[in-house]
Amino acid sequence: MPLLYNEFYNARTGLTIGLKKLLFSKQSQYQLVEVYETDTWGNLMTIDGMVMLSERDEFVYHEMLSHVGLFTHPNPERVLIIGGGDGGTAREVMKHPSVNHVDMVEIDKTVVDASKEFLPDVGDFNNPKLNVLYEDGIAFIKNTTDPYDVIIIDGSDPVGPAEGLFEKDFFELCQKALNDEGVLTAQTESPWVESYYSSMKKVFHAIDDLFPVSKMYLSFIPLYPAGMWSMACASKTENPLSDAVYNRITNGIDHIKPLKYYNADLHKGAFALPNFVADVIER
Ligand code: SPD
Repeated sequence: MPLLYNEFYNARTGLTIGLKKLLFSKQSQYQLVEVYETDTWGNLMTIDGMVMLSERDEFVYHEMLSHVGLFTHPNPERVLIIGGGDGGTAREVMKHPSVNHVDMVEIDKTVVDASKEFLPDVGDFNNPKLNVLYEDGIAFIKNTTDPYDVIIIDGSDPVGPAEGLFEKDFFELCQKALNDEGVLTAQTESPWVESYYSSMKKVFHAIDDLFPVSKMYLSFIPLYPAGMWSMACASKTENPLSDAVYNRITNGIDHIKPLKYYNADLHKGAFALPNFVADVIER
């Protein structure tokens, strides 16, 4: 019987990945962190039995969570990442020449340690722009005094330690921690998985109340439940679909290469939502 990883996201329906071996397993103070060597996806990190990233498809998630917000801001210098312990989001953020400081606030050092050892090409942990803090993201943002240009929420699914990252109170704190032209992006789960709907609604209704511009966008990530993944983009001034943003991408994209997923047309197209997806977050 071959070794298989199964993530059942809908009763008995789920995702199966062929495994070669278990490379790492640790029950931290917060969660069970595991890394497997897979047959076809490179090394794979899971948290509490849910896929976080594989070496082969991580670029989609990290490019889309980072560049959509970074290009929406006119001049992103200071960036805060809540979660993101594998380092992939920070890697993409630090490609932007205007970014000079990134605080990455990860609650669980085990995620960072496992990533450095078993997903060595994902993070760019020696980059001098990066400051890693091992703290609870919600407590951090409550006390932060120096505002950010962009905040990115790269948490896990809304169960366990990441649950609070889907609450309105948390987004209110993020809104206050952003400067006048601030932009926020967040990972917001799969529109095909109904058990996520209440969390998705909470996030999108919260940012709709708190920001002048708030939108959902999509990307396609093979190892996440049902392959279609939603993200949020909220902004204090700039509309991510404005001509100014499109021009900023076309003029700036050569400076942030290599990119395997993101480009100017994809940025625009990602905000086009199928009707059933738009219905999930309609009030
Ligand atoms: N079920 C997948 C949820 C993904 C959340 N974040 C992944 C972390 C990658 N940096």
